[in-house]
Amino acid sequence: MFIDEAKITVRAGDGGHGCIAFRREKFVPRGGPSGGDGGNGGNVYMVASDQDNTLLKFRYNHIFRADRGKHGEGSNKHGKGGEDLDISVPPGTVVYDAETGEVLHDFTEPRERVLIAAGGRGGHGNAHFAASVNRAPTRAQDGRPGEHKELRLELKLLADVGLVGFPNAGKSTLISSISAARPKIADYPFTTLEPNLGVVAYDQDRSFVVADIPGLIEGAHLGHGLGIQFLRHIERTRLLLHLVDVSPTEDRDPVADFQTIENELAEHNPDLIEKPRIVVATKLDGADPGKLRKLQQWCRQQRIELIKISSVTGEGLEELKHGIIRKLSSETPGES
Ligand SMILES: Nc1nc2c(ncn2[C@@H]2O[C@H](COP(=O)(O)OP(=O)(O)OP(=O)(O)O)[C@@H](O)[C@H]2O)c(=O)[nH]1
Ligand SMILES: [Mg+2]
Repeated sequence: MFIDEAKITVRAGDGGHGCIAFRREKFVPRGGPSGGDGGNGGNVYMVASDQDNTLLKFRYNHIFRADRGKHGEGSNKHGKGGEDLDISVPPGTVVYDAETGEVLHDFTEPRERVLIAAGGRGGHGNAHFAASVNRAPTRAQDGRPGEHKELRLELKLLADVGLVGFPNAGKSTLISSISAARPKIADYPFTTLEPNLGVVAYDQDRSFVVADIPGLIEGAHLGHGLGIQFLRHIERTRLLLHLVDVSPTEDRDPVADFQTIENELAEHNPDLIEKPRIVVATKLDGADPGKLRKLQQWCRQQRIELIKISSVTGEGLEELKHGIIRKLSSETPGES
């Protein structure tokens, strides 16, 4: 299961308290104030790191604290500042204040570092308050508390390729046959309840990330089926594979299927319609020749690239990977 949301608590360090002390030296009857300041509390930062690609770690660890500042001491010794804490997140993470819903930061670039919760300032020791009118101040300040925030993290999968189609179209089977992802596969609709990511190695230096999302049905944009909440996972992809089942099992028209899904995409976000796409006819091993022909004709008319595959026999998978790489590297969308 791919975790793409997390709730965490961050606490910056409290400031150390200022100290009240007086010099005690031999032969100096009345020493002046010598209480040092408290150290500042450590800040909490978030840093985008290429080393992370999921929010999984936040599932096990969701409270993050920076160190507090040390208290001031006598002899004008200032307390040491608390160490800052860096929390690494994958690029693409959006950080929300869980209480107000406000976006605190949207991480796009690796190595971006942002202050999320500020440490409290250390309090002044009594030495700070010495004045000509008050040579023996007996007051010192407490350190200020560090900021405390409840955060919600959201990661849009940074997939290159999104799989869309009706439930049972074979999306999860495809991702499992071209990548190491092992999503649940079954012959009933809505097997996939959460998005899955798979990394596909094309050759030594070229790979791409595919996102498998739950199937869509007519009215998905109105909340039918599992709805379209998962489409945000493919909003940043560069290519869509639209899978259409051409086996006789589904008693539906392949062209109507295609149009239904495309309508749902358009209703959700018109940008999705602008993305380059490949139509993938699935389950070629048991294809209904009539359905296949109809889909092929339609794609030819519409000038949409069509690739036929069987995830069971492996037929067409190399051609598909090749087609994906070609589309991803071509600068002009829609070119085939
Ligand atoms: N014969 C054959 N069956 C396939 C092929 N690909 C998938 N199937 C079967 O089709 C059914 C649905 O496959 P899934 O991969 O779970 O479909 P999905 O599109 O992920 O479905 P949802 O997650 O419900 O949206 C399963 O029973 C698969 O075994 C194929 O190439 N050939
Ligand atoms: Mg699935």
